[in-house]
Amino acid sequence: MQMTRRDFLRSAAMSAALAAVAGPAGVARAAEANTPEKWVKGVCRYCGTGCGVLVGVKNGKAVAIKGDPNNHNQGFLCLKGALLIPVLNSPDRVTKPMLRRTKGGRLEPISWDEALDHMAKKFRTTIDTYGPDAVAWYGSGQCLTEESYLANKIFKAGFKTNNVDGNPRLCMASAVGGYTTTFGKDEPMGTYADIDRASAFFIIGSNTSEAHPVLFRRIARRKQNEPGVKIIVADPRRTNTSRIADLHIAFRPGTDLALMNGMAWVILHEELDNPRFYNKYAIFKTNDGKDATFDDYRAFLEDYTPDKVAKLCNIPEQQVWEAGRLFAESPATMSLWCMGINQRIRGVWANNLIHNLHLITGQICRPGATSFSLTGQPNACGGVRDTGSLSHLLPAGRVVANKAHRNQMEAFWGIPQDSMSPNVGYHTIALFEALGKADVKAIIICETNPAHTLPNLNKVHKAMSNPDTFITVIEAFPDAVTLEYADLILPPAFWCERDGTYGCGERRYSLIEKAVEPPADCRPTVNTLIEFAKRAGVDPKLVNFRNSADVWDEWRRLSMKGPYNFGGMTRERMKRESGLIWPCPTETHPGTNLRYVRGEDPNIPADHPDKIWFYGNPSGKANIWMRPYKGAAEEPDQEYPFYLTSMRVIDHWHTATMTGKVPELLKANPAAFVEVNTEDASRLNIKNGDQVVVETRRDALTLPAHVNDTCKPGLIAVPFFDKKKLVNKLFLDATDPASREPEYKICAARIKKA
Ligand SMILES: Nc1nc2c(c(=O)[nH]1)N[C@H]1C(S)=C(S)[C@@H](COP(=O)(O)OP(=O)(O)OC[C@H]3O[C@@H](n4cnc5c(=O)[nH]c(N)nc54)[C@H](O)[C@@H]3O)O[C@H]1N2
Ligand SMILES: Nc1nc2c(c(=O)[nH]1)N[C@H]1C(S)=C(S)[C@@H](COP(=O)(O)OP(=O)(O)OC[C@H]3O[C@@H](n4cnc5c(=O)[nH]c(N)nc54)[C@H](O)[C@@H]3O)O[C@H]1N2
Ligand code: SF4
Ligand SMILES: [Mo]
Repeated sequence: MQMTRRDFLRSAAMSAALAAVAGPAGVARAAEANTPEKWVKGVCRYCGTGCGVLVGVKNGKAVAIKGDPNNHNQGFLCLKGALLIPVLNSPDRVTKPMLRRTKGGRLEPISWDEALDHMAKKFRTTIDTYGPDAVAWYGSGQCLTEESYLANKIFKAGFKTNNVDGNPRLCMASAVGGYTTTFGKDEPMGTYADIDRASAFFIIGSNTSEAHPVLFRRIARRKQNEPGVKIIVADPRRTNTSRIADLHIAFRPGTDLALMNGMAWVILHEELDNPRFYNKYAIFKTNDGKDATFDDYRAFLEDYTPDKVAKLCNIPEQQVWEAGRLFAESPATMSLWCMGINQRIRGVWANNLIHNLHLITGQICRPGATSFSLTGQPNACGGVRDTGSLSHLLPAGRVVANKAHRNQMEAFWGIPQDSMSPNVGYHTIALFEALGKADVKAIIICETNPAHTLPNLNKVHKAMSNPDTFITVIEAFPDAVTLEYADLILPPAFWCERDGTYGCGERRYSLIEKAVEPPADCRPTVNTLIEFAKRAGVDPKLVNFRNSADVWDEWRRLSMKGPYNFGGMTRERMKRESGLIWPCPTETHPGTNLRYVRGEDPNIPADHPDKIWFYGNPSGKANIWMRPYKGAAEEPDQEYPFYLTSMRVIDHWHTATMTGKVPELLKANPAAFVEVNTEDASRLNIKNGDQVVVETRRDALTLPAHVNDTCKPGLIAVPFFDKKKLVNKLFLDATDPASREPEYKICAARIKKA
């Protein structure tokens, strides 16, 4: 086969993009030198891809790591995963409970006993004096499922407050909102295996190559093996992901809604829609939720003709036509998206519009044809979304606002009917505002670094300094900025120093087995929570667990009462297998690849009249929403003429408290920078490496410029891993009114040479 220059460039880009992924052999070779005595099964500590790992242990110490060949990643790991051992073995850990007796005072080491008593007393007196809504939990999509489930239960059933939120609010809340408003239940219907069957990929607002490298490898392999496979990437930046695209739509930030309505217009205009599918399986909805007709939908789309959309998005009109056609004409189209879609004031709407494209074309509920939200953190799905550990949720798809759901949970947890709070708790941004006003007076922050990662950070820092609050932080590494605001610090057992479950982006739960002992005073958080709850006066029956396996067992039994059913995933079975995908109702059930499909999804009876049943909605049908275009909360203007966005880099995990300990990773990306387009740079006389002042309405920072063509003109971009340059001081905390997820991806800025 002859290779054109374009093919060659694309395959060169592909190899460059894949260079960061280590194949099974490569990692195993490195491991041989250390000759482990045993290999212990686990999951990578980092991203929502959720790669299975095997940790090699010798003399009680972790000495090697390799990809688990039996998990979905088939032995592959990216460099972050392959370099986890130095993080685990780092001596630079939080190893003792520490207390500040006065706000802002000195940290003193104290015993665990004293720490737990002190903390429990603070919580008890706060609740007794100000009521249960004066305390809160701020958790993480990186906690184990057992930790999130238990914390949620302690606060919602024990203390009777729904002030339980966590960093998935910053991340997956809009995806949750999208799935629930369209399909009635959260979580994707497909799995990673769809990648191997898709003939077109619509990747929008995701830099898969850097944020989900092992999945990107799978996408690239699919394209290499099947030359007919097409890839559309919609991202205002030219990313590593866009380098393998057949069509890269580098549109104006925040115009996704218009683009996708435009694609839908093209699909109807070209008669590429699938009326047999949507007439049977979907309902049209107006923006305010009223039933509508296909004609209403068609009329609504008239505002989104390709010429109008092209102008609004600032792209060639041809791209709208091409994207619509490619999406609909491919035998099986898979959409993949992440923060470019979710972190927006219309993140839920943008999610709905992706689902719309699948529903109007019938590109859904077939192998390879699916609408698949990429999840960010390793346990945002399994740990927080599924267990309902956000302020408006209850476990397994239930919501606080629904009395029947509350009553079901009260019955299951054995507490009086109607005893749980009917009030939705604070979402993240409101929670930290409440701390600022001391409406919330005692909080536990666990496995997240909000003093680094929340938007509008100056406001957050001020809130966290309120002298009338008591902030407990459970944190493994001393470099976390949040520790500067902690009144009490508790040292946890980290990653495979304790056992528990992670649930990744494809509904797959995998067990992390304990491989090594934690440092002397570092305790599994499950044990910390049980001890704390008992001392704070929570009914001991509610926390009658010996360990994480007991908590898992309760959560497993709870799941059997509804469609999240993973009753078949006993701890023993999880030890034997490398991850299982729910629904998985019995011990012999293999797990489910296609949800909502008869014969595949065990929630659908064999005699159900229809092949597909969207049972999450009372109608049994999915909703096709008429969501209009709406811009960002803060668009550029004369004063602040640039779009500022923020993104990840492949080498670092969020705040680099872990990846910053690995010399190879740190060397590749030592410090923050700002990406500036060549045209803008030459106009402003900025050269590569020059120091540049980036200023927004909230603050200003000086950063070295990376002058290149990654951003389109008028757009600048910053990573957020560097604690010496807290870029989140620049971003605003406007949120999506439906999901309450902040708009990290867009604000207005100006730049000048420093
Ligand atoms: N290496 C690494 N991997 C990670 C993480 C990490 O910290 N480091 N974190 C994990 C987590 S928690 C998450 S949530 C994921 C995030 O994964 P991604 O969402 O893929 O990562 P980001 O770089 O934040 O943003 C993706 C892209 O959104 C684009 N974007 C900006 N504005 C817009 C817009 O208006 N429209 C569209 N369509 N795109 C836009 C940006 O240019 C950027 O390339 O990554 C996970 N994986
Ligand atoms: N500008 C900008 N800001 C963003 C985003 C963006 O795209 N742009 N993305 C947002 C998103 S999607 C996310 S998910 C958040 C992530 O934001 P965070 O969750 O705040 O960031 P992490 O660095 O992942 O924080 C995890 C913390 O847990 C600690 N830790 C590690 N292991 C353990 C353990 O076993 N136990 C305990 N207790 N602690 C441990 C780590 O040292 C670290 O301090 O950032 C958000 N902020
Ligand atoms: S792709 Fe994600 S889960 Fe897999 S090894 Fe890399 S960081 Fe870990
Ligand atoms: Mo995230």
